[in-house]
Amino acid sequence: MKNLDTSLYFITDSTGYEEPEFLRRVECALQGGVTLLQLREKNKGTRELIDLAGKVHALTEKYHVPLIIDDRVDVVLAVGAEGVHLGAEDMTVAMARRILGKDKIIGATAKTVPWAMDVAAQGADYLGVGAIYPTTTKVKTVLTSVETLRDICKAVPIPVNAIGGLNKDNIDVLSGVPVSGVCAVSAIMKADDPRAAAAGLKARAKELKLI
Ligand code: TZP
Ligand code: MG
Repeated sequence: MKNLDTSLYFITDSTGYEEPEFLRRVECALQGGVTLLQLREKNKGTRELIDLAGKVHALTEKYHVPLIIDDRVDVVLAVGAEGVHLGAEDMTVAMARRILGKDKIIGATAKTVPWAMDVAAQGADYLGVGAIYPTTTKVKTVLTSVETLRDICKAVPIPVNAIGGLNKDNIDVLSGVPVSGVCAVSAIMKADDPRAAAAGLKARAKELKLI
């Protein structure tokens, strides 16, 4: 298993921000203690995405945080990012593993125990499970119960992160569930102070002994 710290996994969304403000927010979040960062852009052309990924990668490297690219194995290779995140509609984990090799990080979405076991067997390094709460972030998802999340954590030997509508005031719902970390988009991305939001979420997760 890779030495991977998924404890505070920040997933970005540049919607509504000019690039300088987006990059400023990303850097603030990194200063707040993010341990893994995903660039998630659903509406950018390939060239534009590669350009932004290169800029975000320069920031993540400065803070020694691995950069994961949502969906796009080709963009991972183009910018030398550390990994990819794959959902049900993306390339399979096994195919991505063949292309990326053993050292790149491959994350996968899973919403059921059999699905989680399948992607883990294909070589996924971590799982994102949710949505735990309804989310305001644009995503095709359905809710996943905390019970299913717990079952998935017990069923696979890789880190499992909870995702979906999570913030410092509601992550107590995960108390006692053996997650490896929490994922957040809007709780950090849209915060008045993304640095304080990241630090606050991490502190609360530690207080609850989730991480
Ligand atoms: N997958 C399941 S929920 C979600 C994704 C990408 C979005 C989570 O965003 P937020 O803003 O943290 O609810
Ligand atoms: Mg995807």
